[in-house]
Amino acid sequence: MTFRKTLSGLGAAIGATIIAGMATAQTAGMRDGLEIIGAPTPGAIGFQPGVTELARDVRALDTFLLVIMTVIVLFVTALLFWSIIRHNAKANPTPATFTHNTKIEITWTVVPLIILVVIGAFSLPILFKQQTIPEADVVVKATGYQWYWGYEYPEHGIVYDSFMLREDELAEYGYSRDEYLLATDTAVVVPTGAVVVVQVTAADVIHSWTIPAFGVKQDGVPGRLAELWFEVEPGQEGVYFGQCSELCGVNHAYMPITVFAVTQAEYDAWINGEAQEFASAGGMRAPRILELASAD
Ligand SMILES: [Cu+2]
Repeated sequence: MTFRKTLSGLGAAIGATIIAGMATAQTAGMRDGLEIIGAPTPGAIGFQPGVTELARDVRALDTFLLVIMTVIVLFVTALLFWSIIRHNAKANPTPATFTHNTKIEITWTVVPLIILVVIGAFSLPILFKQQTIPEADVVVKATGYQWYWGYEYPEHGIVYDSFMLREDELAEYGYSRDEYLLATDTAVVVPTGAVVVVQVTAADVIHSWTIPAFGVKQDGVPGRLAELWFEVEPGQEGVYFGQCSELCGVNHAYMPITVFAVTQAEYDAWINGEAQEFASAGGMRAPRILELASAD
């Protein structure tokens, strides 16, 4: 190894250490005492807990649709069995020859129509509520990259990236093995009880930003700025995970999303303190995920 190589290697190592140190300082302190609320549970079949009005609405709609679907499935199955028993060759040796029945045809057109109108009457208001972006208390811009998320607080000039933690890094950031493939080195920090608007976009291909516990999901399309909003209910301070939800390439599964929901006071302290220090250090732009891919 030449002297020059050694020097550049040393420089890179120091740089990496500084970047890692900055990343740790950026949101790691916020993690203390925060309970992990928004995470998948092994073996579970229901939703993650809903901590926003939108999430509760979406879940209520889901339950409502499930009831309608169950009734329809039971009705059609019963009809099927009734027909099998009643109209088989043994029970019904001389089958009817008519092909039309106006009453039945009107019924099977009108009844589904009514069912669809009822479903629409409940689902459209929820869709409009999601898509009508209220006045924001906090604005965060999320940009999808192959394969990590970049975040920006445009009102505060804060920019940083968020990379998935390797298995051997989880403990250092206060996570356990359960959070592997979910936890990231930095997190989006938002206050509870405030309207957060996330501007979602992408820099290369289409990605999708989601937090299931918030009931939000939005495609990030290069060249376009889409918006979503949520308000985490006070008292639901915690850690929430999501994952890129639009197939975006080979490492799509390795660009998760971490959100820390904290009290307004904690948020204010962070945005005016740690986050500012971090931003003034120039943020972080290193495609660290590639290290992960080549290590495998
Ligand atoms: Cu993706």
